[in-house]
Amino acid sequence: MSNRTFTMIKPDAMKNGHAGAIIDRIIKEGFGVVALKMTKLSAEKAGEFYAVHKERPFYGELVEFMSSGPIIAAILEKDNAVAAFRELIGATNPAQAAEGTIRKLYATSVGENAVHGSDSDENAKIEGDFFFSGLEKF
Ligand code: 3AN
Repeated sequence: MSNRTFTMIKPDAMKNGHAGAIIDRIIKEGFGVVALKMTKLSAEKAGEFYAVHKERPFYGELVEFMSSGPIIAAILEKDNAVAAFRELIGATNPAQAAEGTIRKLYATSVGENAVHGSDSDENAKIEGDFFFSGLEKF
């Protein structure tokens, strides 16, 4: 599974009309799409997804934001996918993200930062399984 990662296009990027450009960029960067869907997280589901951040001061805000509108969830495939995708999206804070990265181009703040990218192979698998059944992966 070392060649897979998981991503979400977050509610801010959806609302601001960037979903198409982001998916196009991901595909042009050579990622294969293993699974993809548009959905909306309930506050409960968002809380579960981000449970690892429960003790962080921004947890409440993060859960509220991530359940504020639809998202697109996807499993992506590429050599060294986790690291390659994190390089493509840039730093968590768009002000610190490198030129040309997805967050530099489309994110507005550290909280509303356009996209999620898994931080490890282990989490990529957990996060992908959170959203997709075996029948939805190709
Ligand atoms: P990343 O998504 O780059 O791995 P994490 O894991 O540190 O970043 O944080 C998870 C998510 O929590 C971020 N994508 C962002 O939406 C939110 N977040 C992180 N730091 C802050 C902060 N200081 N204020 C508000 N939201 C934050």
